[in-house]
Amino acid sequence: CGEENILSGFKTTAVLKDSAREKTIFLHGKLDEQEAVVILQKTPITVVSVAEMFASSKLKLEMRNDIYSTYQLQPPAHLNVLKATVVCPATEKHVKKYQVQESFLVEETGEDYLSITLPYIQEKSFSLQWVFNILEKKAEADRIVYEDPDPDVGFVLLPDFKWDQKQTHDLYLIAIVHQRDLKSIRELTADHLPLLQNICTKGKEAILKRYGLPASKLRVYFHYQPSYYHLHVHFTALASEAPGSGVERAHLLSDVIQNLRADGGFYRQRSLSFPLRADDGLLARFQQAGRL
Ligand code: M7G
Repeated sequence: CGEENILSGFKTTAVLKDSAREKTIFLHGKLDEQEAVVILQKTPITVVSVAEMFASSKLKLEMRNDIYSTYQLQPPAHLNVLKATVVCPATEKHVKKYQVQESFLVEETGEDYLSITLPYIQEKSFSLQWVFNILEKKAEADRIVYEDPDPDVGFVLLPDFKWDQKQTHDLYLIAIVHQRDLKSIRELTADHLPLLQNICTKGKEAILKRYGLPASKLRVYFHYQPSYYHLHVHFTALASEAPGSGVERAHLLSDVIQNLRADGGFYRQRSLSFPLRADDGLLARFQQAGRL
C-alpha cells in the first residue's frame, strides 16, 4: 500500500455502500495485491468559497423554464476536491464495517458483558495501533488541537479522520484518554469522574478557542459498542448528522457523568442496548448464549 499516487493501482472488487444523499461511495478492492477499502466523499460547499466559485467556474445551461433554470457548474480544481480515506491492508472486519447490513437490537446486561461481550472483544476487535500512535506522537502529532498530558485525567483532542477541517458545520473531533486500561463506558465507575469532567470542560474550552464553536453547538458523546476499545469521546457539531450520533449508539458525556454521580456502578450493572449487524460475530455469540 505505497504512498505515492496510491490510488492509481486500486482495483475495485465490490461497492460496499453507495449513498447519493451523503455523496459518498465505499469501495472494496485490491491495492498492490493487498485487500483495501477506499471511501470517496464529496466535501461540503462553504459560503466562503461560493463567491470565488461563481467568479471562476464554467457554467453550462441545462434547462430553463419560466423562473427556473439548472446548470452544470465546473468549479476550478482547488474548489473541487474529494476526500479519499484509504484502509490498507484492510481486514475482513473493515470490509464488513462499511457494508450495508440488516441490524438487530441487543440488550446487554452487566453479566452479559462479562460472559459474552468481553471475551469476544478480547479475541476479535480492531487493532488499536492508530490510537497508540496518536498518544505517542508517532502519527497525526501536527493535528493535535489540545493535550492534557496527565496520565490519569489527561487526553489528546484532535480532528476525527472523517472531518476535513474546512468548515465547522460538520466539525468532528475525538478526545482519546491517556489511560490505557479503559475499553468503553462499560468499565467506567465513579473513580473516573475527574477524567470525564476534565474532558468535558477542557475539550469544550479548546474547541471554543480554536473553532469559535460554543458548548451549546456541540454534541459530546461516547459510542456503545464502539469500534475501537480504547476510551474516547466524540465531539461533533450539533448542526451535522454525524454517523453514529443516533439514539442507539450515542451516550451523551453529560448523562454519563450524571449517571455515575448518582450510582458509581451504573455502567457496570445496568443493561445497555445497541444494534449489531447481521454478520457481526458478537451477534452470533449472543444467539449461541440464548440471549436473543
Ligand atoms: P468508534 O465509536 O470507536 O467507532 O469511534 P466508529 O464510530 O468508527 O464505529 C472511533 C472514531 O475514530 C471514529 O469516529 C473514526 O472516524 C475515528 N478514527 C478511526 N481511525 C482509524 C482514525 C485515525 O486513524 N485517525 C483519526 N484521527 N481518527 C480515526
